[in-house]
Amino acid sequence: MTRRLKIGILDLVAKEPGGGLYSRVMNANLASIMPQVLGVWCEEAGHEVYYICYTGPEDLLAELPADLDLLFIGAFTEAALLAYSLSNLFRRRGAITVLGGPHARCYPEDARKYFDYVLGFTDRDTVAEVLNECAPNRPYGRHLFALQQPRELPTLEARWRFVAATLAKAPTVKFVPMIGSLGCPYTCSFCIDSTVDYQPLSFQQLGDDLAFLLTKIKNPIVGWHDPNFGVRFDDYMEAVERSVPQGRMRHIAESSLSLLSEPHLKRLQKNGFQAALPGIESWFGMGNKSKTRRTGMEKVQQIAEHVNLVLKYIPYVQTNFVLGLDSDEGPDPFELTKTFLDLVPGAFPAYSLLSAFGRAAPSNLDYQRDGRILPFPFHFLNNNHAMNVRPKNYQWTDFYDHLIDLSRYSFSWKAIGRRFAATPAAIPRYMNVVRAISSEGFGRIKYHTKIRQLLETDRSVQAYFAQESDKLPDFYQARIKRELGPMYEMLPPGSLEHDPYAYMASEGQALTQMGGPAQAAVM
Ligand code: B12
Ligand code: SF4
Repeated sequence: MTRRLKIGILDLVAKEPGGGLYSRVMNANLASIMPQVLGVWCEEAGHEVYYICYTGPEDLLAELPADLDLLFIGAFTEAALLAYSLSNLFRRRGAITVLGGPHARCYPEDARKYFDYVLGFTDRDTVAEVLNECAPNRPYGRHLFALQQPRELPTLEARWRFVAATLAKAPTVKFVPMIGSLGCPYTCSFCIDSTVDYQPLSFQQLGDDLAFLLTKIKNPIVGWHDPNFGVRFDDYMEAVERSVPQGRMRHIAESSLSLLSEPHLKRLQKNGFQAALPGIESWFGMGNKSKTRRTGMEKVQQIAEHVNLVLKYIPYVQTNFVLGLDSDEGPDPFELTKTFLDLVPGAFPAYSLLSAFGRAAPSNLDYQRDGRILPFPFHFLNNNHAMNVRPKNYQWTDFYDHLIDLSRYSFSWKAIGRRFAATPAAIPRYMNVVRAISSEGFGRIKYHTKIRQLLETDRSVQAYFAQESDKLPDFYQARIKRELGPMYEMLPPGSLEHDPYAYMASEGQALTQMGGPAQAAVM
């Protein structure tokens, strides 16, 4: 074996220090699986691992040893700037740095400027290559990726010490992160998994993992990270039924409505499924996800009926919408969503602003070709704090008026009360209220209202949104500075900006994922 490395593994769930009520309750439940998987693989390769799931309150610099040889960071794009600062800091201290996770998959061209390695699909061989080489690659890091998603992942037992460390940070409800499949058989062009083959992991292992979990926690809640849970529905349910006595485990899963038929719902209920997060996306597009050809009011009625049926069996339902899609125009998409809320008072609405995360999805190329991408810094790209695609059918001011109106309607005290009354179970009730009154509901109303006001009064904001200027308005600059706190000073020069058209450019240069047997170095 090569030398024993001191390895840090950082899962950046939070993008800045601190956090409000909802983040304090929930952040530890949003931990990713891959950093825990890496921990297992690195330990099995004989290295010393320091794993931290960063949820906001921790003092990262005190918790991570200063003399790391290698630092892996897993980050969503919203946490990219924090990740870049940390990489800069630890490189100065002599460490080699590696980025993986959604940001690395979506913006590898940018991330290579700040990390020694940027990983796409990651399997044991990809990690072994990094561990064996562990060398500085500067000014541009190596882009490594397996040609497909890993065929297997370590057991829950193997990653338990990392799971337990993270659960210890969750004050009340605790979700154990699990996954049974990768990719998706459907091809929604806006989705990162539309081009990734569906691949179930071992159902035998899945059942064994659940049985193991029962030896650790009395009535655990499992959070499934499958992109589309339940595609091989019977296999899943058999694995659960084989390993878990009825009533001993609760589950949360993200399934498309097309998988939530009444017979499936009955079986999900029997097996303890307590929360479902189906995507509705739009009343005028994306019908394939919910298995409907209807649009407009007809779709509202059909989906409302379906979601009310889901609520009969599953107490917590979050319905996901994307606002600003090209299929939407005028007030109808927003008014129809209000009607839907009236018809389905028990569902919690989650709104995402249309966002193109670099090379995440095929449809992003079209937005780039049409010149519709705004260069908002990564810090704001979390589906809410900025919409980085110019809407096709709305002026920005009109769009924000509709957005604020819908958000106010969704999180008014009247709607909160109706949701409370329509939700029989205690935890879902409590979750709905906390989400509505914290940064997600009230917080976003305040934030969107501020942006709307700036669109009226601030010339630099108007010019930026109109794509007349790339100069970041002071409002956003100041916010990054305030939110990153001391880490702002560690941002590498130039990292507040990125090339929002890098995906299109790279397509031209055929830099796509191809190459050597297990992985390839790009450029
Ligand atoms: C499960 C899921 C969640 C879960 C769990 C999140 C988590 N921390 O993992 C929940 C519901 C909590 C969630 C929340 C959010 N999510 Co989410 N989520 C997903 C989903 C459906 C699956 C991701 C997954 O776990 N796949 C299984 C893993 C094993 O595969 P993988 O992600 O492809 O990872 C591979 C590589 O990237 C690599 N890898 C992954 N992580 C790491 C880490 C390291 C260190 C290394 C080296 C490698 C590595 O190895 C894997 C195997 O090849 C994806 C969409 C999708 N279909 O992929 C969106 C997705 C990742 N989410 C997204 C977003 C935007 C969010 C939110 C910001 C939404 C919001 N506004 O709240 C939050 C952010 C939460 C947070 N900060 O942690 C975006 C991310 C875009 C981006 N570039 O940032 C995605 C891609 C959906 C989209 N809009 O296109 N999400
Ligand atoms: S069904 Fe869901 S996971 Fe599958 S491609 Fe469509 S959006 Fe992506």
